[in-house]
Amino acid sequence: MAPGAGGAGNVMAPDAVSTPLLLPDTTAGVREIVGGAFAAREPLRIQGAGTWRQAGPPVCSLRTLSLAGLAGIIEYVPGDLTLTAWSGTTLAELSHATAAHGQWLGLDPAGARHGTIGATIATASAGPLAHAFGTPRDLVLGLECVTGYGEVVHAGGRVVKNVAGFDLVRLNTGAWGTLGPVTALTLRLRAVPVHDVTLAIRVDGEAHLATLLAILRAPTMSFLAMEWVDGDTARRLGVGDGTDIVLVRLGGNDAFVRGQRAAIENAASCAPTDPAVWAALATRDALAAVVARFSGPVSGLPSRIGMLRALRSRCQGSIVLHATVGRGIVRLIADEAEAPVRDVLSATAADERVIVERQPDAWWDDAPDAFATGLAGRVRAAFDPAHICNRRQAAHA
Ligand SMILES: Cc1cc2nc3c(=O)[nH]c(=O)nc-3n(C[C@H](O)[C@H](O)[C@@H](O)COP(=O)(O)OP(=O)(O)OC[C@H]3O[C@@H](n4cnc5c(N)ncnc54)[C@H](O)[C@@H]3O)c2cc1C
Repeated sequence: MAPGAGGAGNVMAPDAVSTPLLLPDTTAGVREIVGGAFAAREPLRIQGAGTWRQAGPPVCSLRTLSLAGLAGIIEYVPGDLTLTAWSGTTLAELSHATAAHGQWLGLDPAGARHGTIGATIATASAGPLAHAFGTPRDLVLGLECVTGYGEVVHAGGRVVKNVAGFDLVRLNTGAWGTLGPVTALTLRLRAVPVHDVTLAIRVDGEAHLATLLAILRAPTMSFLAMEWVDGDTARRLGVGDGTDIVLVRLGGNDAFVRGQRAAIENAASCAPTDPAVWAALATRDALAAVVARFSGPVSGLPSRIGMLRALRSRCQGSIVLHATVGRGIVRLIADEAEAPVRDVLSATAADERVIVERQPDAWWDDAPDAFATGLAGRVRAAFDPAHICNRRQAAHA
């Protein structure tokens, strides 16, 4: 399905923080808007569905370029496990189309399913399924984008092995729109597993977690996802009684899933649980004031969790902790922007092992602009020399 014909149309965005919204429905329309903004040296905010626009540093813009009108599937070849879609296509639409062929995109980022695939790739958002399928950089085969001076660029292709030229696909994946808007993407799909079973394993403290890690990370174990969740959150999600848990997602044929499950049951106290817990976890932080990820070696996971629990004991509001076990990443979600949380984030501002996803605008003053200097800054200067796209606000630069 191709997006409707037409060029750039102007409408006003509904919320208070919005600037006038530009809603093109063709690549030519996007190119015309970006080219015009480049000529006038006017900054643009890039947006998909706008469900996560308050994340990342504050952006300075006169107008918002929405890709939501550039939606729909361009080409789907189930036999090749590849699909090409316009970037404004929602994750829900993609799931619906691929499920009809027993396939899925192995990507389950936090957030609403009406978020767009363009934003998911631009922010390199991944969820627990990254344990098995990798991050967005492993799932995007090709893309079309528009540079900050209005040139349309096609990178990669529709085949799994594609190594010619510079890897502009990976460069744009996770660039947060700082190299220009992504207009279309070709994605690698997977077959939906025959059985998809989730087990909740009880974890009695950090020492027990260290023991469990050795068992769950054995080479004979192979899961779709493995996520540690703190006890309070587990109770709220309806999968525990207040004890920490590790959620393990098993996928495959009957014999494989039964074998893996027996191995886990031999080693730990666990129970099958509703797979809907994954969706509940993904939407847990939609309104959070602060979201940050702390990463490091997997062996250090128990001590990272201990450090963040100590931080939580100094806060009044609710703090959720969960961890992508196989990647060693602990995610902190705070419903209030409290001083102890700010202290920890300020102290780690230049530490690449701490990535802040969301925090109050004023707190970004402490954070360096990852896209302004060094190699990332030089790449940006080549693609968006006038810093038209998602320019960081001067006060926060
Ligand atoms: C680590 C992480 C955690 C997240 N957690 C949540 C969460 O808890 N809740 C939630 O709702 N979402 C969350 N998200 C966002 C979400 O997972 C996806 O990024 C996406 O589904 C949001 O869709 P959207 O269209 O509403 O994005 P938008 O809010 O419209 O945009 C998000 C970002 O992507 C950029 N962008 C959008 N479209 C394009 C494009 N076509 N080309 C270039 N840049 C573009 C925007 O400039 C903006 O910086 C998270 C993202 C990350 C990186």
